[in-house]
Amino acid sequence: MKLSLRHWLPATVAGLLQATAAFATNPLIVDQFTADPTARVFEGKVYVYPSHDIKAPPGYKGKPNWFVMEDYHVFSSENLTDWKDHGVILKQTDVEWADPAAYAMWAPDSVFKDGKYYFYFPAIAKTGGFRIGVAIADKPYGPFKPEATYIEGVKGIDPAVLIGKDGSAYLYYSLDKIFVAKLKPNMLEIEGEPIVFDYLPKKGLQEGPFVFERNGLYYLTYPHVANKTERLEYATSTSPLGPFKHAGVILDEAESGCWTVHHSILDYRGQWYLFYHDKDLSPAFDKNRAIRADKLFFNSDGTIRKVTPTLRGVGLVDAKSEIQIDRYSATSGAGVAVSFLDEANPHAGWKTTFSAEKSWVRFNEVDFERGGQKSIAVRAKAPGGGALEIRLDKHDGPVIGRLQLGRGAEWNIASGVTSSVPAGVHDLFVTQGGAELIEVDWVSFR
Ligand code: FUB
Repeated sequence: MKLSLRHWLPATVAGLLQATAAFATNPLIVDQFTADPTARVFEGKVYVYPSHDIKAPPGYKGKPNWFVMEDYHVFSSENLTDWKDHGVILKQTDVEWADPAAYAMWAPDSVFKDGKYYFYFPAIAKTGGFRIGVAIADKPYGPFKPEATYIEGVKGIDPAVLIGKDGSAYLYYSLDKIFVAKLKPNMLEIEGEPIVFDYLPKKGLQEGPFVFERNGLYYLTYPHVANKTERLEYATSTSPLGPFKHAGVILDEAESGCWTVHHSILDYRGQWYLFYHDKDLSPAFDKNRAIRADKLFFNSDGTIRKVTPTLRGVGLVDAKSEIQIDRYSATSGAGVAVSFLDEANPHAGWKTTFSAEKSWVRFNEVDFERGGQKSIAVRAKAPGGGALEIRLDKHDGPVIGRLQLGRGAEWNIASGVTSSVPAGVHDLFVTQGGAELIEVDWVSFR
């Protein structure tokens, strides 16, 4: 998993590759926990501002088994495949008004206005209770300088800011229900009293608002506990201040049972995306989350089609990279299982286990560029030996590689020749050649 093209490349080249993480799949970030992603397009790239779950540090005195969040990172990508971690942009001890030991740096947002980037974040104030603060930067990746005080008149979490067509800014936030307040042109104070959207479906917590405008319609999207856990719903209005009319569900409750599902929605180069989180890296504890992205589509009447969460995600995968087939697009079902490579370290990624004859996984959208690749490599473990067959585009598509795997209890890289790979983007079918149990980490082409 991850960046270890080392097996294939000279050490110097492999070293350079470690600057960015190329996953293209879900979750987007694997080397740390991330949650509550707000994605924005700045300077032609996608910047994702998530919050940052961590394990409780020694001496932590907060609520047990709860969110522990002390800082924020920002990540950027031009192609939704290679994500750059710009490092910590703000931490609880930088914020004068915030309790420096509360570990409550919850879901943030960032917007650009009049040459400055405004980063809105919730934290527990020294005076008690959640408040919303602002930090300002000249660049989307900081350095962000926090204001000395929080926004007066606002009590709550999950800030999200909309800059309307006329340049006016609106701050949405939540405290069991969703509120909006118009921001003054200085972006640091509100005008008048906040309005509460108490007319939305009344039963169950509503939080994490995210509002965007499309074709003159404002979409208020938000997590709502309609049944057991949060699902994403939306409501629409012709005004940023509402009233909003409930319009449907964007994402069902997570199958994993993750209780929260904070999100954002954006249009990047003509395609809409939903950024959200699940608990891929921490199946047993849903306060250590991981951010994801999937494509989102509108119907011709402006309604939003329900999003199907995927492991495959949204980025194009380079055939030369270590293709993580455990982030598959489809499988044969029986005989295919995905598990952590190292149960003690989820950040090391996953492996695919094939255990039934002819079981297979499909992995969509691999970029073979000009085609003509000559070799194929697989990092695999085959205790009793075995074989893998790789086909293009269809279950019975052309075979581009057959690999014999030597018998052994250790991970090995098996390589062989590949034939007739046509140029362009193709789907891969990786099929177990026989009935022997085979574990696969990745597949790669050169
Ligand atoms: O990440 C902490 C909190 O969990 C967020 O602020 C909520 O939206 C929920 O995702």
